[in-house]
Amino acid sequence: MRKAACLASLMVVVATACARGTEAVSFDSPGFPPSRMEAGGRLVEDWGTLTVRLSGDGVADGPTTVEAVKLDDVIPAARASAARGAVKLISTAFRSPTFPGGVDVLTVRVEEVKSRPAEVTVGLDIAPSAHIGMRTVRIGGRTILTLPAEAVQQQELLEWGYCDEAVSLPGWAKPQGKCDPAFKNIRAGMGGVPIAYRFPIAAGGDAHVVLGLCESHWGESGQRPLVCRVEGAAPQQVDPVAKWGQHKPGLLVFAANDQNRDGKLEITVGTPPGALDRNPILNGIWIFAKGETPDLKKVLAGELNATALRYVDVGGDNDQSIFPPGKLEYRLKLPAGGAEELTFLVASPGGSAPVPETSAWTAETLRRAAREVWRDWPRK
Ligand SMILES: [Ca+2]
Ligand SMILES: [Ca+2]
Repeated sequence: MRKAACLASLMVVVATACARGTEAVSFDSPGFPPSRMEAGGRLVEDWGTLTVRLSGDGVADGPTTVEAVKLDDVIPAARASAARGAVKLISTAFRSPTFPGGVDVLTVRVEEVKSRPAEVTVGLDIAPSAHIGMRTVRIGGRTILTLPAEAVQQQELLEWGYCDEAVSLPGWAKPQGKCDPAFKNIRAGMGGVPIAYRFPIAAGGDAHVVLGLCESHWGESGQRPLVCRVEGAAPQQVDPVAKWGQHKPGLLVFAANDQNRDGKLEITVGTPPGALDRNPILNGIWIFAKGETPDLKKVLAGELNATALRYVDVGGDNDQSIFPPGKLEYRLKLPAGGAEELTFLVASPGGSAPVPETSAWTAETLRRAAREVWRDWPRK
């Protein structure tokens, strides 16, 4: 059965190997369903499509050629080459045979061709419902894209928000007693990824940060300890069930300071090594001006939300990502005759893209894995 599937997918590769220019090119790995690059260069996956856009001075429309190529002589790949005025845009995609579903590796290369320095913006068009994180893009619970590490600095950011790979779980907690509604909604770092927030602050400035927690999954202590870090303050480790009890809202206060004077205040919540439940949670954030020591009873009751500099119902309605929605844009500076590359890992049919914090895969090791599989595969 498996052999039949392998042969069928090999035939797809063979059938498309002659495609040049005007037809779509499929690519796969032995035994996996194929992905497709359309004649215009658009990548088609089971979760949707991905289009690479280019803008900037000197960028003009031009023809696109899509062809089947072999990387390292053995890896079947689809390549779209587009003349775009001052630059050439080359998108190459191949499948890497990672367990269990494989992953597509898309390299976007921009070459300057008019012998003068150029600045261009590479944009990726994906479904508006996609959720953009620091290093990943998700649709629902599925990671569909891993973003290049070197491009994080080039992304446009909002003033504040979460910058992590955690997920929002509205209504997850069942806080008992009179308390702010922020305790009901949480964000959780599934797979052990830390929860991270960034807020603006005067460079070198001070503030009081209050973090709200409420554990509703575990009924006994010792399951999900949390390590909460606020820039400029000593880290605080807490076991919410031991300290407050299950379903009991609790608060931690930190004397925060913009220690590295970059005008940004960093807040993270993780779990310590050896934690039985590795997934950190966070329910609420309050930031108060320096000198105003907040009355914690009033904070817990939601009576100081209006006087706080910032009140965030983590995982709730007033929460936001620091990454602007629907915008995946990277600015590239090319010297005369120079080139830049960005590599994206793309969920292939039935699979998902790796989350960098919980995966060791890189573009290089993925390519090596593909090379090894195809070297062992009988050639035609
Ligand atoms: Ca800082
Ligand atoms: Ca909340």
